[in-house]
Amino acid sequence: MAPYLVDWRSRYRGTALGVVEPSTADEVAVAVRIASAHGVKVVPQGGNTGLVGGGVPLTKHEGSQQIVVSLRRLNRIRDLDLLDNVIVVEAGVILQNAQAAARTAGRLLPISLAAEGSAQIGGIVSTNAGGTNVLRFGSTRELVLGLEVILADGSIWNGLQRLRKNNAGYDLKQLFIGSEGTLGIVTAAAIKLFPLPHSCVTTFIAVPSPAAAVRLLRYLQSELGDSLTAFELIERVCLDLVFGVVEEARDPFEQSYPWYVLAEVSATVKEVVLDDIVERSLASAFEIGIAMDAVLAQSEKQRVELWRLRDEITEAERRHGPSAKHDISIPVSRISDFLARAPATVRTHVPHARPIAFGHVGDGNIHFNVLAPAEDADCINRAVYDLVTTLGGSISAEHGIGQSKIELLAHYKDRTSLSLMQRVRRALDPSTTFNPGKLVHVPPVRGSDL
Ligand code: 2HG
Ligand code: ZN
Repeated sequence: MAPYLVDWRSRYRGTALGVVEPSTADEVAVAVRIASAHGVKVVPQGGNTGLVGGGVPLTKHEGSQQIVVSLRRLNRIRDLDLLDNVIVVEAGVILQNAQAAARTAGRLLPISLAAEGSAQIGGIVSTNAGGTNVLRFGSTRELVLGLEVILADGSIWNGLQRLRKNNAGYDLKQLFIGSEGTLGIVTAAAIKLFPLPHSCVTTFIAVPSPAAAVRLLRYLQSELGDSLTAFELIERVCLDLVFGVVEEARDPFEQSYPWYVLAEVSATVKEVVLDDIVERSLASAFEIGIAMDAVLAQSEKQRVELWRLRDEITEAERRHGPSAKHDISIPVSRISDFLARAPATVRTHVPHARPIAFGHVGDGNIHFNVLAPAEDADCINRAVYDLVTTLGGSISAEHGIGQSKIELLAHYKDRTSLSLMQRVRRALDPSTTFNPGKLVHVPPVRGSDL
């Protein structure tokens, strides 16, 4: 059972009675019914790539026993319809396999993230995963048309519709998306497909500062419109970490710059010569001082190499040692203010801490991670989240709450939101069978709550 009990960063090691591996939604429902009849808690698990300990059982759960329900054997693509522009996939399908199936059919499944080689659709839906294409296509929440979910009483909710418009009552699927397996177990999802781009330009751009990066983002959007599909900010220190672990990784430039942007532009209109348009836009950006240098990938191989510099940061950081991760979002207009203040704020508390910043700047989502020993994490977290709160931001942009942020959510979220979350959880899962100790604590019901 060992791999199922520990999270990807080896920060949480749980205990369980066993790991159940159903291969159909009906079997998941039976597992839930049996567990709940015996007061056993159920921890759903996908590819186990999460960063907040949401998919592994607790170390000890108040005397209750837990089982892990792995969704990995629910790995069928149930349907791909080119007229509806939809793919219906089971929870255990690995994102990369779903993308490939869509591509083979001439369509784009736009969810894309560094862990796509192991992350599974059920986990992606349950965490409302973000990634690098949110700028253009929105997060998972905006791409899901329907869901099939196992409820706490072991019944199956068939909400696997594929309608673009449906105002017949509450939008129930949205409750389960991003609920981190606390309200139900997602067993299948219907997801929107888009036309495949005819051409694509990937460019690595050196910029003088985060403020310049934000201005470059808006400038490129005004020049290129919706064809700008990704815009990632990377601090120099991230590249140095990657060079330390990926032997074949090369610096795209001859000199080093303080900040970089990895941008991707895709054309869905045929016969558009994107390279020229992008080069012209970048030339103007150089003139107005919001970009300093740029390389354009000349082949698919080079495109993959540039993306590797971005996608390997998390692994390089993990290999470097412990870090306090802050997956925060703030209004885009305040990113440069945040990045100017956060490192100094952290260092006043922990002088030897080494902040590294990267992320999805177009979505206001920065991964502000601080390399420091684990015992400094609490103090660093408070300093960063206080600043984020002052700037009108969120303590979790895309990774969720899991077990690592459950106390932080209770501290930073307003009382009314917390109480609504608790009431929703209690209504859908009165015995807290699903994923206890994750996302939000549910206190026992008092007379005044009834
Ligand atoms: C990414 O953007 C992921 O690559 C992981 O969200 C971020 O390692 C992180 O903090
Ligand atoms: Zn991210």
